[in-house]
Amino acid sequence: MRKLTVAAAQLGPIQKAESREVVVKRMLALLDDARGKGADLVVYPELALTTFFPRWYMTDQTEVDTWFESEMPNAATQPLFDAAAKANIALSIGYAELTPDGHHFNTQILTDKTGKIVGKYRKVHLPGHVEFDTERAFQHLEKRYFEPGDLGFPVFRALGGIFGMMVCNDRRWPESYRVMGLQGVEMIVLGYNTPSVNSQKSVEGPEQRLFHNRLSVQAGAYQNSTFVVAVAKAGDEDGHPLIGGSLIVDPNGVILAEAKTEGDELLVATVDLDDTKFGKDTIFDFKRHRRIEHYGRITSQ
Ligand code: CDT
Repeated sequence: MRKLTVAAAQLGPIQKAESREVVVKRMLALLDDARGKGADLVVYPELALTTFFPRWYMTDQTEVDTWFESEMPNAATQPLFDAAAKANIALSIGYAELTPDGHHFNTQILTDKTGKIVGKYRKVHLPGHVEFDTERAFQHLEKRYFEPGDLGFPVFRALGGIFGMMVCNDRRWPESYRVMGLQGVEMIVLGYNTPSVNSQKSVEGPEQRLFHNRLSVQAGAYQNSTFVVAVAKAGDEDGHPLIGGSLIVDPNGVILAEAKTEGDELLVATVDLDDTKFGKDTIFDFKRHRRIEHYGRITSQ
C-alpha cells in the first residue's frame, strides 16, 4: 500500500490586468484548503500565475518577457513555496519559463515536501500558430512565444512513487503518456488552458471540449495504467471563456473526482499508487505484449 492524497487546485479566470501577487493569494487559499484535507501534493494549472497570454498578439519581445518567470521560486511565488514547505505538501505548478540563456518554455515543475524542485517538464506539443491569423475568432500564439520543450518526457521518483508531467495539449497525444508509461509512470500531473470554443470551427463548443478532455485523459490513464491529475484554468478571461472540468482519474480510466465549477475549486482523492500494478503486470505489460516491429512509423514520420 502506497497511499497518497492528491489535490487538483483548479483556478478560475485570471484577467490580463491581475498581478501574480493577487493570483498567489488565491493559490495559497487553495493550498490551505488542501492542507485541511490532508493533501500530500497540490497540482496547479498551466500558466498558473497569469492570464493565458498567448491569446494576445505582441510584437515587442520586452513586453512578451513580462509574462515569463526568470527564476522559480521568485518574489511573487516564494510565499507559496514557504507555505507548502511549512504544511509538508509537495507542489506542481505551471508557468512561462525564461531561461538564463534566453529560451522560452511553457513549463511545469514538481517540488518535494520541502519546496525543493525535484522535477521539470517543458511542453512538447505547442498548439496554435506564429503570426496573427485573421481567419480565427481569437488568437492562440503558443508557437510564437514558446519553443518546443527540450527535456522529453522524463519521470521522477518522488513522494514514494514515479511521477511524470505534461502540459495541456500534450494530453491529447497518446505518445506523451506512452513515453512515460514505458518508464513506469504511476501518476501524471498536468495543467491546461482550453478555450471553450474552437477558434476555427464555430460548432465546437464547451460540451465537446469537455468530452475530448475526459476522453484523452481517461484513455491515457487506462492504456498506461497510471493515475492522471488534470487541472484547468477555467472561466472567462477578459471575454475569452476556458473550460473547467478538472479531473482525477485512476489507472482503470475511472474518474475519481471532477470539477463542478469554472472557478477556484479543489478536488481531492486519496489513492494507492500500488493500484497501478495490476494493469502494468497484465494487459499493459509492455515488455510482453507490445509489437514494436510494427511501430516504426510513429517515430519515422
Ligand atoms: N493551452 C493549450 O495547449 N490549449 C490547447 C488548445 C488547442 S486549440 C489551439 C488544448 O489542447 O487544449
